[in-house]
Amino acid sequence: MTNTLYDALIAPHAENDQIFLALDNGTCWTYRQFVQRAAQLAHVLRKAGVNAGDRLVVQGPKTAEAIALYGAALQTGAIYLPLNTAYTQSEVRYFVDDATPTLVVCDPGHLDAMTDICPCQILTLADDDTGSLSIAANDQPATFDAVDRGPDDLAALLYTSGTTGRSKGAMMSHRNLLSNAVSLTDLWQITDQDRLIHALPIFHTHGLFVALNTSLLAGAKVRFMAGFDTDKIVDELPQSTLMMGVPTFYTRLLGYPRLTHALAAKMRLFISGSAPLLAETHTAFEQRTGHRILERYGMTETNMITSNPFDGERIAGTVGFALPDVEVAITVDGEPAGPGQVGMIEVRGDNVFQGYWNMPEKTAKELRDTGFFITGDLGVQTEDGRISIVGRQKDLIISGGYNIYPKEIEDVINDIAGVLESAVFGLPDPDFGETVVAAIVLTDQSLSNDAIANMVEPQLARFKHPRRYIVMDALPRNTMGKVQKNILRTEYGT
Ligand code: MLC
Ligand code: AMP
Repeated sequence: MTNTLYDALIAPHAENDQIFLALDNGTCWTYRQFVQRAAQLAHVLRKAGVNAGDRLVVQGPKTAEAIALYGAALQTGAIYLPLNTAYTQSEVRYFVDDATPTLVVCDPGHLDAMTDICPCQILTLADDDTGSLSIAANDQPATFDAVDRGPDDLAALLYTSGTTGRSKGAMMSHRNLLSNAVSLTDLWQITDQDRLIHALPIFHTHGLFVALNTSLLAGAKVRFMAGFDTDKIVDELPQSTLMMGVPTFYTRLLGYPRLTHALAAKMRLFISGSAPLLAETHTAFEQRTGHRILERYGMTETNMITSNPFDGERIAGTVGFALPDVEVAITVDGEPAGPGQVGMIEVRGDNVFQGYWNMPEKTAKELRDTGFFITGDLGVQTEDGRISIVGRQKDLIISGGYNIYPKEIEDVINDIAGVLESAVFGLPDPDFGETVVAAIVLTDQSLSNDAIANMVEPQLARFKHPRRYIVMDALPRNTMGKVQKNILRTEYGT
C-alpha cells in the first residue's frame, strides 16, 4: 500500500522520539506520540464510516489533537476540509451543503448549531481534548494501515471566496501538497534542528500546509501556539530559529519595545506572506532585529508560487523568484508580457490545484487547458525573473491575511429592505493592512448604520464586518455604469 502524503510526512516518524509539538501548557508531543494518536483517530474515522474520497469537515480549536486529526484524515484517504472558526452558522451551511461530508468535527460549543445544518454524523473536538472524537479514540489501537492513495488523489478541499460572491472549494491533490512542501523545505533549508514559532490558524494554506507540512517533512520542532500573542512570541524568540507569519505579525512585533537584535539572535529566518509586506515594515524590522524578512507569495489554489531567496538578496516590496518547480508567466490578454510590463500573474506546476469542487465552468475560466492558473494578481518581472505584485484585478480586500470578497458582503447588505445598493472596499489600516468599509445608498432614509450592522453581522464572520458605513446619495460610476471603487478609496482613504 502507498499513501503519498502519509508515507512522506507521517510514516517516517513512527519511531521518532524527538519533540514535534511544544504546547502553551508546557507539555510536548513527540513525533512518535503524534503518529500513534493519528492512528487512533483514524480508527474512529473509519468506524464513523469515513472512506477514501469522503469529505471530513473540521471546524475546531487549534490543538495538537487537531493536527493528529489531519494526519488521521490522510491515513483514511478522506478529503480534509478545514473551516475558519469565525464562520457563522449560515456560512458553514453553504460549505456543508456543497461538500456533502460524511463526518463533521466541531467544537462542543457549536454542536447544536451544527446539528441544525448537518444531515451527517457529528463528533466534537474540544480544546482540552474532552470531545466525543477524542474520547472515542482513547481505546483504539495505536497503529492503522494507511489507505492506498496516489499523487493524483485528493487530500484536501479548501474553500476560498470568489469575486462572484460564492465560495469555491479548491481541490488539492497529494502531489500538489507534497511537491510544495518539498520545494519550500529545500529552499528555506528547514531541518530537524529548527524550532518554528507557529501562531497562525490551521484552517488555511499558510498555517496548515506551508508551516506544518514542511515541519513534518524536515522533522522540525514546532512551538505550537493557540493564537497570536505578541508577549508569548517575544518570549519564544530566544529559543527558536524560524517564524512564519502574515504582515500583521511583524507590524505588531515592531510595536513592542522588547524586540531587539539580542532577542532574535538565534533566529535564522523570518518569513512573511498571505498579504503585501510594506517596504517600511521590512526596513524597520531589519533595523530592530538585524533580520531581513523573507517575503513569499502564494494562494490557496496554488500553494506557494514565489519566494525571495534564502541565500541571495531579499528585496523589500518584491516576492522573489518562481519556486524551482513552478512556472510563472506574466501575460497581457493571454500573451507574454515583456520585462517590466505589468500583466496577469499565471502559474503552472505540480503545486497547482485540480479545479473547483462541483464547478467545472469556474474551473475552466481560471485554469487554462495549458495548465496555467490565472491568479487575478497583477505583477511585473525583471529580466532575471524577480517578481513584484503591483495590484489585483480581482476585487479583494486582505485584512490581517484573511481574504474578504466585497461581493459577498455587498450581497448581504443589498438584501436589507431600505438599501438600494452598496459598494464594499478596503481602506489602509495600520494593524490589518486593509479594513472593510461599506458605502451604501438608501431608499429608506430612516435606516441607521447601527440597524444595518445589526442585520449584517449575524450572517458574516467577524473579520468580514464593515468597520464603517458611509451613506451616499449615489455611488460613483464610470460611463459604463461600473462602480468606481478607486474614487471611494481616494476620497475616504485619508
Ligand atoms: C481578527 N479580527 C479581524 C482579523 N482577525 N478583523 C479583521 N481582519 C482580521 N484578520 C477581529 C477579531 O474578531 C476582533 O473582533 C478584532 O478583529 C480584533 O482582534 P485581535 O484580537 O486584534 O485579533 P487577533 O485574534 O490577534 O487576530 C489577528 C491576526 C489573525 C492577524 C493574528 O487575523 C490571523 O491569525 N491572521 C492570519 C490569517 C492567515 O493565516 N491567513 C493565511 C491565508 S492563506 P472584535 O469583536 O474584538 O472587535 C493565504 C495563502 C498564502 O493567504 O499566501 O499564504
Ligand atoms: P488566498 O486566496 O487566501 O490564498 O489568498 C491569496 C492571495 O493573497 C493572492 O492571490 C494574493 O493576492 C495575496 N498574497 C499572498 N501572498 C502575498 C504577498 N506576499 N504579497 C501580496 N499579496 C499576497
